[in-house]
Order: sequence, then structure tokens, then C-alpha cells
Amino acid sequence: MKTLVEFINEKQADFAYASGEFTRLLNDIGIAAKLVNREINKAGLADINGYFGQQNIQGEDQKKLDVFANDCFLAAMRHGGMVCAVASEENDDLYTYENAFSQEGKYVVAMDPLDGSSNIEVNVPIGTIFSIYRRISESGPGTVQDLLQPGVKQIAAGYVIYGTSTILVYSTGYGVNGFTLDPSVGLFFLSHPEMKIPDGGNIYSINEANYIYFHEGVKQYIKYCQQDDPATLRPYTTRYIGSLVADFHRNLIMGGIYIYPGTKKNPNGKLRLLYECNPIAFLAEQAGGKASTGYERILDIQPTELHQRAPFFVGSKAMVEKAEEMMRLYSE
Ligand code: P6P
Repeated sequence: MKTLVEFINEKQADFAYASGEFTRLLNDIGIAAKLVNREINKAGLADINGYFGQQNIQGEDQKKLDVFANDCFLAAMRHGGMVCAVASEENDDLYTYENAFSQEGKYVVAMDPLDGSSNIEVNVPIGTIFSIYRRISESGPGTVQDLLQPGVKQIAAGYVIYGTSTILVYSTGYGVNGFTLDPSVGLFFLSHPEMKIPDGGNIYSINEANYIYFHEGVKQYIKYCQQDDPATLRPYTTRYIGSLVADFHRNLIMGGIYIYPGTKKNPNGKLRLLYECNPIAFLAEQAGGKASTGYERILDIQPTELHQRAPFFVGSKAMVEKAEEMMRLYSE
């Protein structure tokens, strides 16, 4: 069984930009994930469930574990000195490191330290999502412009799913690989080599409670999924966990589509481009799938704000393309 560090070092030669620094950064993310995993696994026992008592920029009540996870990843990346700035869901403004060592770091990171944290209390899988870019600015504290790069510029992206097992899934643009944590030795081992999302599937993930606010194209795609046509595996099955990482991870392995569309109430939907849509879209494309707003490729969007949202259709290529077809046919 190959460990994460052995794998990164082995693959290091593949990276055009590779350097020991990048290896160090990925390893630091793995260390933070282990610390977060430990707290999540005993959250019901420690006084770490519940609310922190503040809200993030989204107006969402921060959970104690949200803040703990954010602190863990920020500290791990400070320790390594590879990162000069971080855009985090938990920080309203860009987080820049004050130490000179980090200010010379070549990379910037966008992250959702604990996505789906509303599921913590009910023991449903949650996740960390991260996206890594090379900085544009020369040196010193990173800038917002360093983060406002289109997703196609990511040099790496990944997530950690804290579920029945804890799995780190990432890509550096050379395929997608998954590593399962063995808590008894505190190491991630390669468990899902060369992950490929099935081109088709029969699982669709969407919160249908928002149905009346959906655009006609989304409504028509849902009806398509529900039609009786065994030759195309329909009616599909609906699975919606309320945790993007968990829904995407299942669809990555089994095939499927996850949709959080724009609605009449929220034209850009709910998910944030920098640290939810872009990293997941990068992984989806690397695994042979597709990710769009229903109209345009997610990775081509030029961001203008750190916390901007985007409609999100992601998963098996054929399923995303069918949904896009409906969006074009019934565009309003
Ligand atoms: P809703 C979690 O807050 C999240 O960002 C995703 O992980 C999840 O898929 C979605 O929001 C759930 O949102 O509106 O369906 O509860």
C-alpha cells in the first residue's frame, strides 16, 4: 500500500512546476485533515458541537468545528511556508500571512474548511474542499488578484470527505487519486487510483424543495430524469445528502449528476465559485466528467469577488450535457 507522501514524491517528476515545496503543501493539507478528522470523530463527546456564536460572510452561523477546521488548515499552511494567502469560506476578507517566510510562498489557496457543517450534529459525511494556484504577485503578502484567477489556472484541487472512512481525493492535472486514512497509523494510503467518473449514470442530486423557483430548463431536466425509459436507466434514482463533497464523491464513483442551479430568487445559486465549484469542477474534468453553470464551463469563469456564487451542474459528462441541452431548449 502506497502512502500519500510516497505517491506525491513518485509523481513529483510529472509536475511541470513540481518542486519539493508543492509536495510539502499537499502534505501539510493532509496533516490538517488528520487533525480535523480526529475532532469530527469525537465531536459528539467533546464540547465542539454546536455554534461558535458568530456568522460568516454568507450569514451562516459558524459551527465550532467550522472555526476549528479553518484554524487547523491556516496553521498547517503557515507552518509549511508555501502559501502567501488564503481565501476561506470562514474569513470575510483574504487571509494573508504576517510572517516573512510565508510571504515568499509561491502558492495561494481557496478553501471551504468544512463544507456541509450543518450535518455535523446528525453524523452525516462532511468535507474540506481546497483549490491551489500559483500566485501572480511577485512577493510579499498575497493579494485578492492572486485568488481571482479562472479555475482553469488551478495547479491542484481536492477534497477530504469525513465519512464512514476519511478519504483525501486530489488532482494536480494528471488524473484523480484517492487516499484513505488509516487512523491506527495516522497515514493516508492510496485506495482509489486513477479515479474515472462513469460517462453515464442514473443518480441525480438536487434539492427539489426549490422546485417552484427553478428555471424551466431545470424543471424539464428533472422530468426527464423521472420518465419511464428502462433503455436509458430511467427513471433515475435521486440521492441528495446536503453535503456537496458526499454527493460528488458518490457520483464520482457510481456516476451521476449534482445540480445546484440558479433560481428566480438566487440567480447565481448557492455554491461559491472559488472554493466549491472550481475545485470540484477541476476534479470532475480530470476524471472525465463535466462541470458547467448549465450554460458555460465553470473553469472558464473569470472571478470578480472572493465569495461569488455560481450555478453548478457537475458529474457524468453525458448527464451534464443532457441537462445543458434542456437549459438551452427551455432558456427563458
Ligand atoms: P441546501 C452545504 O451548505 C452546501 O454548501 C453543500 O455542501 C450542499 O450540497 C448544499 O449547500 C446544500 O444546500 O440549500 O440544499 O440545503
